Amino acid sequence: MELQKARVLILGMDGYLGWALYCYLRDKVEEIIGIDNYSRRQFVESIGSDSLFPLCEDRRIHSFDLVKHPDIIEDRIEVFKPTTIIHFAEQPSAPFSMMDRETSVNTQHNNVIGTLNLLWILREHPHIHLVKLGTMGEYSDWIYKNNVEIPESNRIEVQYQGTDIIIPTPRWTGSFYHWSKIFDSFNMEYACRLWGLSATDLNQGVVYGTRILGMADNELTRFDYDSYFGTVVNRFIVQAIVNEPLTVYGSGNQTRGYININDTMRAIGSAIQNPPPRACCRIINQLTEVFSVNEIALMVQQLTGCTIESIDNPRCENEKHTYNPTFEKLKKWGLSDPYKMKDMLATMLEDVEKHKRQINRDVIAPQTQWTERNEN
Ligand code: USQ
Repeated sequence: MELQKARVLILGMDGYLGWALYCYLRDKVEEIIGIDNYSRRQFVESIGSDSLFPLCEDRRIHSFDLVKHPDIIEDRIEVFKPTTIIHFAEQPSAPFSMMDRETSVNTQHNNVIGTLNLLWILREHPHIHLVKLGTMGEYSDWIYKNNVEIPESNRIEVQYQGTDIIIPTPRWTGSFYHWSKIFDSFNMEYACRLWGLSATDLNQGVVYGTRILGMADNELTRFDYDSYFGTVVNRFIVQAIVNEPLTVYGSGNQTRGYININDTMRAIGSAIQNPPPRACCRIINQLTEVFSVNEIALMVQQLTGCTIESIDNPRCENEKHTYNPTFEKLKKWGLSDPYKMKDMLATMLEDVEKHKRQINRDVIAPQTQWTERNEN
């Protein structure tokens, strides 16, 4: 579909990606509105932190909750008539989901029930294309242990007891947050098959970046650097600016897929333009480069001369593994020349430097341990 004819509803517009996407799309689509329950601000405040960049207050977001107010959201959908719904309205932090019973239950309740409500709403509006943010982390442990390629599909063919069979792509992961994403993926795939929905599940890698091109200084998206909501590259930039050693967890050989926030925006724009057919839950592995934590730390060190410190890994995660994801679909949509992390770090350093005085060093060190008690 042509982008100019798209009517886009963003669920979770107050977040890091939600606000950036609004700014990216607002002049490109016919109409765009956003809904948010503002839980990201509350969660970040609850752990004693805040977005490093002041949040642009003129956000005109409708304040509803997908878990508590599905009927109101359905009414809004009937009035607004979106062609595409972007679903970012989830608790995104793995460490937060491992903090205690309340944050863990909150994560799964918010994510799984919110998505299920949305799927039931879409049952009555199956022509709307759902674009949902998933994660590459759904595959972690299963893939790592078996040393195979990560597919870009939700089905694979395997040999079982001498017969070729098709099964859902196996998922196996390492935080209650990541498990919530797996449950979402299975519910989505089932709802598409059952009710003829059209959905794109974006299995996104770790996103980094301070701004999208053309974003004015007074409307930057939020930027978190604390040990719960800050992702690794964003955290390392802040640590370098305040002359703290970069906190490499464990050996630093953990390897992940990464994508710059500008490419995330371009990829979602392409997903809107290319909806899948009805009764299809399409998987896109949304990453552009693969790095170990050590490689990222070295890139930041080369630019800033900062120190790097290996600290005890607070997470239970595999530190020595293969990582071989397929990510061909983005390239077919024209993302053949993505941003390179090494070229984007300088702008990030400049942006963070301007807000250096607001950095709270107390929230940088990890607080939550994923205690492993597996005695087998
Ligand atoms: N890490 C460090 N030092 C730090 C912070 C992180 O070494 O100070 C390491 C972690 O141990 C991990 C890697 O960096 O091995 C990535 O951690 P992260 O906090 O940047 O990202 P993660 O917890 O994996 O989650 C983030 C987003 C999540 C998204 C996911 C994509 O918060 O919403 O789903 O990236 S993926 O990693 O592919 O699962």
